[in-house]
Amino acid sequence: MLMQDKIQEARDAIASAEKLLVFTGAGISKESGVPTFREAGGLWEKFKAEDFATLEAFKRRPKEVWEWYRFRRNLARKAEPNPAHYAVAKLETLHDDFMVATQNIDNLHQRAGAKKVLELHGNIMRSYCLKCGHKVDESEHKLEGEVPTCPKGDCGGVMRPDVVWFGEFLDPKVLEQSFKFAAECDCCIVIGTSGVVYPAAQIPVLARRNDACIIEINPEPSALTRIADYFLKGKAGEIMPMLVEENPG
Ligand code: BV8
Ligand code: ZN
Repeated sequence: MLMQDKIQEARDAIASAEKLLVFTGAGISKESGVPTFREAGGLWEKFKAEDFATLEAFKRRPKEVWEWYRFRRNLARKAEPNPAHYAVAKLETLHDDFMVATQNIDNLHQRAGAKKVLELHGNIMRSYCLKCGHKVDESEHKLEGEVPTCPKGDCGGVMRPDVVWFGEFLDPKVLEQSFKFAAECDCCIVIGTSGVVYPAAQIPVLARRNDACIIEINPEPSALTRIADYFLKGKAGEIMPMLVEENPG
């Protein structure tokens, strides 16, 4: 089937979806200048996950881990949503029953105007206190110090980035909401993920089990391509706008 025929069929499947789920990974933010994890030149090439994205690493080297997250937070802050993020936000306005489940922590879906966003792995703009749990959104309150401490009263606990590290559980409410939505949706768009991180990667599999139409956008095949009805090979920023019907039929 020709690419434009696949695009047309995928666009029709999206336009007619009753319950539409969008599952995203780092690839949707690549064209915004935010590096992915597992590609050549990706984040894990220079920084090993176990050295920076685990609680043990944080306890061992809090200063370096904070440096790394502040570096990534600045990248995310300076980045702009790209046409793929805006296309996803547009889909939300065209579908009452809609959800974005993102593995990304860069806040770009929200900055593009998406409201119904489940942050599976947290959000790099937020931090919380290891001692009392007090949460701080750093777009409102900047935390000072190489290893910031809790600003609440005289708590003085150590603050950490509000992201899910390897070996940590995802927020059970967020996970349950995304699994439930996936099990009931009739169309799931999978954008820019290698599909290797669990339990997040289970989400499109649950949609598939419910006979949802799976549409994947990625320049390369992923671990999820085997379950895709449509594999649209290419960049999210180029393909996603073609899939959003301006005025549904
Ligand atoms: C947990 C936040 C329970 C932090 C992240 C062995 C087997 C199976 C599982 C495991 C295992 N060993 C350990 C595990 C569990 C582990 C896991 O899945 N590991 C994997 C790597 C094997 N999972 C966990 O630890 C999870 N917790 O299991 O808890 C538990 C509890 C206690 C003890 C044991 C178990 C927690 C996982 C969450 C980790 N946190 N991020 C941070 O960001 O610093 S994960 C990290 O990977 C990011 O969130 C990222 O989003 C996520 C997934 O990566 P992708 O988004 O897919 O990005 P990637 O670079 O891989 O791929 C990019 C894709 O984009 C590519 O396909 C590329 O082709 C494509 N692309 C490129 N350009 C474009 C594009 N696409 C479109 N357009 C473009 N222009
Ligand atoms: Zn505290």
